[in-house]
Amino acid sequence: ALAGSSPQERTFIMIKPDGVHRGLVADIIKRFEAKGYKLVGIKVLVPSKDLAGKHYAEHEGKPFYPGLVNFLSSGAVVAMVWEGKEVIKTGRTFIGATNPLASAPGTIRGDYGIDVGRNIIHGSDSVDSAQKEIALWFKPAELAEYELISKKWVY
Ligand code: FUP
Repeated sequence: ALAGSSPQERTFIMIKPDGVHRGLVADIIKRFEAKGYKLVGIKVLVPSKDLAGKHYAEHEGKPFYPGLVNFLSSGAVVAMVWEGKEVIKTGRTFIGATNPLASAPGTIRGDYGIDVGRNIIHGSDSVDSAQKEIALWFKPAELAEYELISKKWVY
């Protein structure tokens, strides 16, 4: 954390290949940005099968795992780290339920998705998974240390 600022929570948010192909990148970023959260890392990449498999390691052995890993590595994703008060929980609220048909209107999956295998976006679900996922997808030097001046109007 910067001198004089309290350490803030960070979460890993990833727009999956379906979200990128459907042109939802700006809409998704806009929601986090407008809320007042700080973007500290962002990159576009086509994940290798190895990286996709590690990301979803907790699901290894489940019937949907091979398809999930293939899908995630099938195209470009936008990997991001967002920072701010309770950003892990708020990110999950923005995203909605795993099944887009069960996601409320107003959530990202509720607004744009139908199929659980094409649910547009990933967001860390706990402090522990956020730390692991940020470390898996980003090098420390890829995360920017800066003061978001507008934050003083948010907090
Ligand atoms: P979430 O944290 O909401 O992304 O959900 P999970 O970690 O439970 O699932 C990870 C991904 O696996 C989901 F984004 C979609 C996929 N999945 C399926 O394809 N089928 C299932 O039955 C469950 C999950």
